[in-house]
Amino acid sequence: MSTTGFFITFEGSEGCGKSTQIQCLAEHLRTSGHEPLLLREPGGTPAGELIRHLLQHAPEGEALTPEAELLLFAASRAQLVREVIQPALDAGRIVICDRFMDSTTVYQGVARRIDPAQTDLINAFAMGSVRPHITFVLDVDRATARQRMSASRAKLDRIERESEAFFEAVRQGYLTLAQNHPDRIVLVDAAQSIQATGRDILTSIANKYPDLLKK
Ligand code: Z5A
Repeated sequence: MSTTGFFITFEGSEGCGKSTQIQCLAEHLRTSGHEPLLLREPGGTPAGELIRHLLQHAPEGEALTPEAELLLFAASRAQLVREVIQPALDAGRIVICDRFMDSTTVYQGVARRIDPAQTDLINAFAMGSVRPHITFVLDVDRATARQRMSASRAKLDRIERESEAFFEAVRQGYLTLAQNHPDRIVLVDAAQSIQATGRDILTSIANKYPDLLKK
């Protein structure tokens, strides 16, 4: 990867606490003098936000096939990488993204059962040369995740209405992925308190990339 910045991604099933932990990490980085760029997928660009609306909320998205869904997530990513992430990394920024390629591998590849060779190929095309330096997979049991979701959501979107079996497959998919990529992925127990989860994330960064927490 020919860049001077640093790319962090957060992954996990719905309600695992990604957004909360991203805010905590960003706050910590700011006190260390950084200006992290916070992004989310799908979305993060004007075109990507339209794709997000179609994928999650628009009535027109209800009939999407798994293949069309995969390509739309990839289209949003392709735009985000080239319009925002790559330029920010080239400028030396720390970029934190709420979901990235691993969401496609797990949600479309594992849970929707699309051939992993196809998801890998499409992921690679969408990402170009950008890869996360480190990925935090926040793992939480389904009962806890469900409880958090029902407390924080008035209405569930198209994907959040999937079955328990779907979300169990997502959880197992992430656990397998973390096992297969120990060099990049840090598995975090996200059933703990917000503070304890945040401490584990900072400890991992301090151990693997100590310079990142200094400026
Ligand atoms: N998707 C896909 O299928 N393929 C792809 O390639 C991509 C995405 C990129 C995007 O959803 C959907 O797109 C997602 C996967 C799919 N669908 N699902 N399901 P999204 O962006 O709308 O939402 P999300 O990514 O699933 O996450 P979320 O619902 O926003 O949750 P979160 O960010 O992980 O959690 P949170 O907002 O930080 O926390 C949820 C609540 O729990 C909140 O009230 C917090 O205060 C509370 N919380 C958080 N941590 C704790 C702890 N530790 N203790 C107690 N309470 C907590």
